[in-house]
Order: sequence, then structure tokens, then C-alpha cells
Amino acid sequence: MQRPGRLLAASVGLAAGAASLAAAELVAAVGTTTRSPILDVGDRVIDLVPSWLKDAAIQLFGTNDKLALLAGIAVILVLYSAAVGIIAMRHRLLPGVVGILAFGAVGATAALLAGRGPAAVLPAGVGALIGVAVLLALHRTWFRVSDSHAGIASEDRRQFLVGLGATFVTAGIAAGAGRLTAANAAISSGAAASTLPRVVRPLPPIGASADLGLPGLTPFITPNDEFYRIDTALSVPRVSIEDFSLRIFGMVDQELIFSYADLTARAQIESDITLTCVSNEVGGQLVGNARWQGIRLDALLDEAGVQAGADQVVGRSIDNYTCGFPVAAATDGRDAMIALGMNGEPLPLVHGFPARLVVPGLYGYVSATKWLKEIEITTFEAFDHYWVRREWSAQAPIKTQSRIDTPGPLDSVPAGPGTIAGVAWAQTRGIAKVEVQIDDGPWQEAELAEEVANTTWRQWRLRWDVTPGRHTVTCRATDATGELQADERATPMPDGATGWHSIVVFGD
Ligand SMILES: Nc1nc2c(c(=O)[nH]1)N[C@H]1C(S)=C(S)[C@@H](COP(=O)(O)O)O[C@H]1N2
Ligand SMILES: [Mo]
Repeated sequence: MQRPGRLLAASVGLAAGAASLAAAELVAAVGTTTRSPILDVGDRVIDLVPSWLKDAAIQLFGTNDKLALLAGIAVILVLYSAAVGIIAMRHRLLPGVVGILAFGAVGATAALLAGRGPAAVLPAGVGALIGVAVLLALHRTWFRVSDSHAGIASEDRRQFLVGLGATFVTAGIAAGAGRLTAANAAISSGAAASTLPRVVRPLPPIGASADLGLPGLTPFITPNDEFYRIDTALSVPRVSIEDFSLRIFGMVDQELIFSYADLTARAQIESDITLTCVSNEVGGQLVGNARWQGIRLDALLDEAGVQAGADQVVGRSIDNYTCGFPVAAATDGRDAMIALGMNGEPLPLVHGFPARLVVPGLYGYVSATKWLKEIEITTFEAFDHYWVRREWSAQAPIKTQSRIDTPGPLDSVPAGPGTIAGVAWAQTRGIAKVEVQIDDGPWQEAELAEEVANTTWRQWRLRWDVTPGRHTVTCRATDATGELQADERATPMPDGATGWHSIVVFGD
């Protein structure tokens, strides 16, 4: 009885693994509570890794951190399947079979932990069984062939290889079909809501006095497809507007439940709000400004009746992510809202379709729950939300920041008249002043674009006479309460970075 070589044995394992994953993808695409086991496992990894490791991943891969995680999982899968093949084909079959079942169990456990009900184990379960079936079939084919010939004839070997190849091709097609179906379901659920209700008092368009339109300067409104995206979701949670519901409960006089139609039937407001991620470094890009449309949160909470003693509003997503912020931030008159629209369109899937929270003045991780399903009124004492459990601060008002957009770091700028320009933000306080320092010169006051609202960033510019040589350019803002942006460098952890943005440029 001749055993296959290492490479061939490994390929058998890979074929079983591929068939297993493909079956899982297909099953996942059919159900509504089912999901690719890779994504479920990835999500559990994201939940479990300590904050420092996650920060390191974001530092290393930026917003590609999820892609990096999926690539890591893929590499592990390939190595594991190859090892299973080698063990099963060159040593003993049973441990190989157990290996596949064990992997199925990991996927099933990850799916169960996601809390979508018992049917969630089906993709991993069916996948594991198919994987075992393929392994057994290929094992049998090989050893039958090799038994009857005492050394494998080239014709039979060819047949075996064709079987192996066919498994890969079928698995590839099936997995592709599964993924496509899942992606289409997500897209069509978004398209179904392609009309937004009318806003009661629409805001005027942004004029040239607020958006200076300088080359290299961040536009006042960030287009949806350029808006930064930060979340823990490996695949975008999808919920159709028919299945959507929003429950407001907890320390309230009356629990409320809204369908999507209930939300669109209510008075719609519009508000320009600059969203900011706490992980944004000084000079960083994890900040964007949109015109949001939705329903005032204070009106909803008023209807529900917030009970005495409650001090925290928790927003929970359909994938059970949580944010939490002070009741006062929802009721002090600022435009805290349940947003349905972003820049005139229904929320894009990655930005929280069908509904999300947006609260001016608070970092996204405490306020901006996407794919919103529940609002729970509680206390800070009683509940720690997602990032608080990972040692980030429970209270997270946005810190005053200013950024130089143009020129860029290490740019060469022609000597003569030039422009330095950027944005500054201090949401809900507003920006009163931006100053710029060139080399060791005096602080010069920049010209500010018109303030649209104290909930947004504000553009600024300063003309300067560029002289040849190396120059350091630094900016700092003062908010409308008169407080100067903090100079001390602080890391984003635990409640937002501080420091003045500084770049080096070269005059030609
Ligand atoms: N469901 C869900 N909502 C979430 C998050 C998340 O991980 N899951 N991340 C928050 C964080 S940290 C930020 S900064 C904002 C980012 O919103 P955006 O991706 O639309 O820019 O969403 C917030 N809402
Ligand atoms: Mo964030």
C-alpha cells in the first residue's frame, strides 16, 4: 500500500478544507441567522484580543486591520488543512477526521457565542461533515487504486488528480456563489430604502464662505464613500427594513418600539455634525463631517419618560456592540439623533443602515452606535459598554484639535506667496481661533471660514511667503470658550489624543 507524497497528501487536506468552507458559505447564504464561520470566528477573535493588541493592529494595518485578520485566519486554515491531509493520508485517517470535526466545532462555538440562536451552528456543522466526506472519498480512491496495483499506475493517478482538481473547482464556485448571494442580500436590503422622508426644515446648502474649496484642503462635507469607517464588524451586519425594529427600554416610564416606517413617519431634522474617532492621532484622518438626517433623540426619550436616577443612554447594535453616553448629552438641546440619512442618502451599509446614533461632541465609540437595534436607559454604575470593558474611558467628550491639510508633510513648496490651510474642531464648543507658527516665528492668526455650526469642524487658511529651505509649521486652535488646544502629547488611549500638529516642508 503506497502512501502519497507530502505535497499530494497536503492537497487532499486542502481539498477537504476548501469543500468544507464552500459548503459552509452556501449554507450561510441561505439562512438569515447563519453566517460564514470565518466571519464568526474572526468576530470572536476581535472580541477576545486585548486592547493593546488591537491598537497595535490598527497602528500596523490602519483601517485594513480587518483584512489583515481575515488574511491571518486564511493562512491558519491553509496550514491546518494541509496538516490534516498529511496526517490522514500518510499516517492515520482517524486523527485527520477528528481534526476536521474539531475545526467545525470551533466554527460552531463561535457562531453560538454570537447569540443568533441555535441554527447559527449549521454552516460550520454542515461544512465539517462535507469536509469529512471529501477526505474519506479521496482517501478511499487513493488507497483502492494503490492497493490494486501495488504501485500506482499513471492512468489511475490521473483519475485521482482529476477528482482532487474537481473538488477544488466545485468548492471555488460554491464558495463564490455563497459569498455573492450574501453580498447581494446586503445590498438589496440597502437599496430598498432608497428614499428618505422629507426634512421639516432643510438646512441651506454649504456656501463658499464655509467651504473655501482650496486645493489640498479637506472639503467641508466628507463624501459618503470617503468617510472613515471604524467598527468591530468583520462583515457588515445586515437587516432588512422589514425586519428592523428599535426598542427603547430600561429605566423609562414606558417602553417604546419603532418599526422603520414608524421612524420615517416622525418629524425629520437635519444637522451638520463632525464625527470623530477617539483613536485619531494628532494630524490623523479618522474624522469626517456629514449632513445627517434623522429623529431627535430628546423627543423620543421624552416620550419614553426617563426615570430619576438614570444617567446613561446605551445604544446596542444588531451585532451586540454597545456605546454609552450621558443622558444629559441626549437631552441638553444639542442635535443628538437617530440618523437614517447621511448627505442626502439613506445610511450606507458600512455607516450603519438602517439606523444609527449620532451625538455631537462625543467620540464615536461612546455615542455613534451603527446598525442600532436598542436604546437602553440605565446608569454608568450598572453598565460598562464595549470599549469601557477594554479600559477606554466611559466619558469621552471630543478634545479640541486642529490639522494642517496643505501643504503635506515633507512637501516641497515653491518659494514666494503660498497658503497653509486645514481644519479645526471642538464639537459643541466651536472654534474661535486658529494660529500658525512657522519655524520660531510668532503665532499668526489664520483666517477662519464661516462657522456652519458648533457641531462641525471649521476650515482655516493662512497666506505665507515661502522662503527657500526647511520649515517647521505648527498649528493650534482655541475653542469658543477661550480654551487653547492642549500642547502636551497624549496617546488616544484612554480618552483621545492631544498635542499640536506640526509638519516639516521644504521651500524651493
Ligand atoms: N455597531 C457598531 N457601531 C459603532 C462601532 C462599532 O464597532 N460597531 N464603532 C464606533 C466607533 S469607534 C466610531 S469612531 C464610529 C465610526 O463611525 P463610521 O464608521 O460611520 O465613521 O462608529 C461607532 N459605532
Ligand atoms: Mo472610534
